[in-house]
Amino acid sequence: MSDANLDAVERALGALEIETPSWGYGDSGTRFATFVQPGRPRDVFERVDDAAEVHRLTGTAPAVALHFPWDAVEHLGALRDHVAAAGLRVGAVNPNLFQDPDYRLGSIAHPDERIRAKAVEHLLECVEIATALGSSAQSLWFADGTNYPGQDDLRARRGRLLAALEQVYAALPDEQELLVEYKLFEPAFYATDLADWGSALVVCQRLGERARVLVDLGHHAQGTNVEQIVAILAEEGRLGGFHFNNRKYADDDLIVGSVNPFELFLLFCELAAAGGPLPRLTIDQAHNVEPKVEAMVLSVVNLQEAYAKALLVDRAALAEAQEQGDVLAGHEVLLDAFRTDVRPHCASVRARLGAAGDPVAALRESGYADRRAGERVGR
Ligand code: RM4
Ligand code: MN
Ligand code: MN
Repeated sequence: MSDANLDAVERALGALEIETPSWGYGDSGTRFATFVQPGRPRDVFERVDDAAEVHRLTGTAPAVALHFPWDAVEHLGALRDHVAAAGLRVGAVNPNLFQDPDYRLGSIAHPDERIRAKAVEHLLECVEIATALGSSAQSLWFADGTNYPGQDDLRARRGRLLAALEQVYAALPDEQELLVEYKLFEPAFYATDLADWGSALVVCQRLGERARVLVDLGHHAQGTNVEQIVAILAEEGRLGGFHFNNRKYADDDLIVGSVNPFELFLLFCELAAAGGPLPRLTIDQAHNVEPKVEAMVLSVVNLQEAYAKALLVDRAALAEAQEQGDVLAGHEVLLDAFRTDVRPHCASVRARLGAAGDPVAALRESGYADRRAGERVGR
């Protein structure tokens, strides 16, 4: 590759921006146990501090996505100031409609009108929170669904869901977008109301231009070709963004790129192919046994490397092979890029951004985890 091309790759890589999730720094567990880690943040302010550390080390994580009411505070102004002082900005606002006991049978698709109204009220409150925090997106995921055939009417549920989202969309200020996430199953085990990208896409098309689909890598059936979904959504102008994580079995929320780095590379190939600005790229992971800040740093590094490899794809050679109908030549063009050791490029880009050459090693050497463990006691 010529120096000029390499320069373009490094410039694009330097512009990569990842949102890390406040909920990825706090306590999380499985339904069997939650192992509380020493030094884990006790409130949203400390979660933001951890996000700032990840950005300091990687140079690529300038935004922190928030989840309400998990991140609720008395004074939003204080939170906004804290985020800015930490050198970050607020990413997407994520409403939470899955923990209140009222939501046993769903939230915006609940059969009881009063529960639906309560859910919509929370969504509208989150629009106001986003405005106050300078956030430009509502990122919606609904646990709504049913466990048994006949439990509720599938079409009626869809109608209720659409009616609620129409109310929220109407209240959305111009500078905010609505991201609609889908998930195959869990917590509902028979029918999830927004189970796949097609259902989410139709809802977005019904709502309006600023409604787009969010793809969470853990939310598909085994073997689903996620990069093809990304290609279709991008072509339709409805690719809102990602929740990055990795899975082996279901919605495992492991470190992105840890189980299937080739899939991650192919996703970034689709993003790089589109040429335009990247959609919103957010990490959505649960670090149950691994050290949380280190897990997040490694996740951002994995994303940098996957994107770097995608940028290295020889697009002209790929197009040529495809035009010739040469089945394996195109495949080998991709493999060439995938097999390149991009670690030196990524390190040099991070150095240029004032971040760490080797962020994981730098984190370990800095003693950040021990320092936080000493400070964050009690509560
Ligand atoms: C869901 C989904 C959502 C996240 C919750 C906590 O499985 O991925 O994005 O907000 O988990
Ligand atoms: Mn998600
Ligand atoms: Mn999930």
